[in-house]
Amino acid sequence: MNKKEVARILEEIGQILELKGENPFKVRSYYNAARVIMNLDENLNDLVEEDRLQDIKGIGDALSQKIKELVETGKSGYYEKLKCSIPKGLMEMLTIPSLGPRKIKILYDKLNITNIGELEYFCKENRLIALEGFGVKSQRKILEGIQFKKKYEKRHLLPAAEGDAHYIISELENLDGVIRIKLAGSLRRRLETIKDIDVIIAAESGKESLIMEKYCGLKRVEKVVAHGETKSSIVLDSGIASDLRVVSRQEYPYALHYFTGSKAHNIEMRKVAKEFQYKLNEYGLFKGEENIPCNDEEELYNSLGLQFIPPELREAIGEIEAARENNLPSLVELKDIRGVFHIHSNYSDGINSLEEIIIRCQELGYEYVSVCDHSKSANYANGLSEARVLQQHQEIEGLQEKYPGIRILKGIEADILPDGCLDYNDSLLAKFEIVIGSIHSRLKMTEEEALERIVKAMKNPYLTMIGHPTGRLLLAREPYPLDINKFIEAAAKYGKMIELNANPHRLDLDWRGCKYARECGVLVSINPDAHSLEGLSDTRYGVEIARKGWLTPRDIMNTRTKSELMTLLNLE
Ligand code: DGT
Ligand code: CA
Ligand code: ZN
Repeated sequence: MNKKEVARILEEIGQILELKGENPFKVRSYYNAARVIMNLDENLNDLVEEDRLQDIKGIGDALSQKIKELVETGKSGYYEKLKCSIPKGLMEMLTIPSLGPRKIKILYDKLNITNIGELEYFCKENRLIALEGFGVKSQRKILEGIQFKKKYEKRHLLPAAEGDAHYIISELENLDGVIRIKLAGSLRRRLETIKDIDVIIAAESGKESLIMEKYCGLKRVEKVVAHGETKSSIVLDSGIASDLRVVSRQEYPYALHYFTGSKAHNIEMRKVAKEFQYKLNEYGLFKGEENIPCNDEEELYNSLGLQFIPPELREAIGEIEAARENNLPSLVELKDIRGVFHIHSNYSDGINSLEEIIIRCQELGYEYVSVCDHSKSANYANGLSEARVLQQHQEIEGLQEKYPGIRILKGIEADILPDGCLDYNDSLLAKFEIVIGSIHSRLKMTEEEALERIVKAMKNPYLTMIGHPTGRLLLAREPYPLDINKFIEAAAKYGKMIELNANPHRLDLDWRGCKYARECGVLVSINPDAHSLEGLSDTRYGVEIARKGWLTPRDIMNTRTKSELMTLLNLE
């Protein structure tokens, strides 16, 4: 190992020790040593060979041993062991500008944040604002730092990919020679995370290369990976990659279909084509040498005896059989949503007041709304004590009189405690009209423990629904190990609803589970889990995932009219 590498590891040891809250003198000795080694005039190898390390000011016996080991073997047992003693994600958090070990230790100790994904989520929930040593400004700086880092991630959440896709489309759609342009790939299928933005253009012949040139020369292009006649690949300044394919008007429906995927769906479609003794690929649908003409994807599906399959459903989970029997579901749309539950106000960790939320929901045309703040055990989120619940109920009653056009339901997001109990006693729970039960703490559970904990909560007669049932944070935190099918079966048994948390970091219940919930007759509630007025628009992502999960308006709780909802919940 050379000077630079040794110095880096000494520095890292210092950081880990600081993260662990070790003696500051010890911490500083490693930082010092790193600096000294880095600035050595002499050759480090010579110093080691001649056993002269400990003569250097600031390097004692223990340190010189470790440096010797590093120089001679390229490794340090001490360092390896130390690295294993903290969550891996903490070191990664050090790569965010404005975050040092001391601050990361606070985040870990106080909020149990162990990686960048969790940190981003907590910032967006404003959990850092009230944290000692942090505040609005540092929370914003950290978020900016995370955005910067995200440039280098491989998969992306829907909102980021969507914003960039919009940029690309708007730059290209009005170009001379562009007949049609559309997104393909996972983004068109509304998958919860996206690797790259696939774009298909039908172009007039002779105009292809100009279109390609414009694409590769877009202002926001950071890197051109490939520049071809019919296909180019770029990386945008956000770090998100994109592929463009330019095809002829005739090829367009087939290319769009092929590049929309999924791969598994395409494979099944080729099998269907074979039954007709056709051949299907990205260039056409062929009977022998002859192409069967299709103007659009709908005609392509129809030519194979199938109903048009919406892109969201193309995941090879039964859509082709259903389309053959003309039995595809009539998918829910955003306009079907008549009200929302699970919004956080400034009583807990949201930004806005009850009244601001109610006014906005009325503007959105909702018939009902339920603010569901955090419950008392959720100290990290300023959860509501019994007294504050009553205070909030009083305010709601006043607001209900002031805003008779929208029904305000008294709601709560009650923590499901480790033993499966909800976070308040029955007499208080009885005062709520909506009770969402969510797991927020003690996420380390076995599959049996997780199911048992949630089922116990579902047995509580006051519980309306289970919130974000797996606790996952996309690209950041794995779900706790919940057997989703058993969970859904239990919800059916106890007559409980399941939340589809529409926050694009969660999208939990997953769409794969939505389909099974529908089959079991369990109602899904599309909840924004908003912490600000802007957050209300996340409902849209929930609707998209519900569509991907085969849900129709009737499968969703908050498409009910106000009076239907009152009946469903046994309310006035
Ligand atoms: P991702 O990972 O988020 O980019 O997901 P996709 O589905 O967008 O995957 P991508 O970009 O690799 O490819 C776009 C579509 O192209 C894919 O959904 C189906 C089609 N495709 C790509 N490779 C193959 C293949 O080897 N066989 C078939 N049948 N289709 C493919
Ligand atoms: Ca893709
Ligand atoms: Zn929650």
